[in-house]
Amino acid sequence: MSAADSDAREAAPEATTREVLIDVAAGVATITLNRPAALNALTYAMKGQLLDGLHELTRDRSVRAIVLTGAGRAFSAGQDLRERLADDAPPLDEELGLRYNPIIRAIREAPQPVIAAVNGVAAGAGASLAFACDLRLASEAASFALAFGRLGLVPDSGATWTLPRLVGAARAADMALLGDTVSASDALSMGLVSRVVAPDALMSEAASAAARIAAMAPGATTMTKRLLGLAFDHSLQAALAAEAEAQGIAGRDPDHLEGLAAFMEKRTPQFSPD
Ligand code: T3D
Repeated sequence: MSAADSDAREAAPEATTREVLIDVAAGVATITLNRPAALNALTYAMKGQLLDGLHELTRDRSVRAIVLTGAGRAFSAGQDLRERLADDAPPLDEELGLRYNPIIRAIREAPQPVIAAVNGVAAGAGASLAFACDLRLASEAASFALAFGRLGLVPDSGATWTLPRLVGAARAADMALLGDTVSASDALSMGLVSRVVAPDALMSEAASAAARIAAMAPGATTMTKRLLGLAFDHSLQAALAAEAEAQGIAGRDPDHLEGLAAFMEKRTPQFSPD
């Protein structure tokens, strides 16, 4: 691979058609993975656009919730395997360090909750992307497959960390070692998703959840996300201390007073403007 090729790859060149669409309205950003003909398989350009978009949105205080979904019949079929077969494909550890891991960190570290609206198959790193989100709403057409094993790979993009936390060690081992496809209804029974709706209701369900989050006090929402993110790493003692600290901050925020006033006045609270 030439130095020029390497530079171009690291810069994640823009594709001619945008492979990631971003729409922002009323405090809610919707990110759509947009390579439907290839089941939204992730290319370098797409991962670059997704990472840039996430960084931009997570810095924007007017964005209170983010919805991540896929165009067409898939959420994402994971890494674009045609790109991986190219002669100049980067070593996997390099690609994970350069793009996949920063995407997962951007989702986990975002101050806003990120909602995966899983419209279809989520395979390999596509499943990992959904697992990293704060909420997973699924269409009846959704499915999840840790398709790494049949490629001779290990689950990546955070799946070995997120999946056991979501479904427990036994089910995570079953999914990771056997690689079976999990249907939307099985995903609901095992707690991998929190809701399953008809395919044509998915985006309105996701938009409604995002709008409800966007109407909450943003500081408290961010701290709730952070506290939940620590749940499996903290002792009870540490969790109690972290909650008390966060609650102290929330209690001093004008949004708390607004919440109290709204309760007394029997009206909907109007939390912090942008
Ligand atoms: O850099 C790195 O490699 C690091 C990270 C790796 C992590 C990973 O994500 S590895 C796992 C990659 N993903 C997979 O192994 C899933 C591959 N896809 C499939 O197994 C199947 O496509 C599905 C089960 C997801 C869906 O099957 P089906 O029958 O509904 O659709 P299809 O006909 O297989 O796919 C439709 C088109 O999408 C087809 O293109 P064509 O023939 O019409 O031109 C197919 O090649 C394309 N497509 C699907 N998945 C990928 C893909 N193209 C490139 N990469 C893909 N991952």
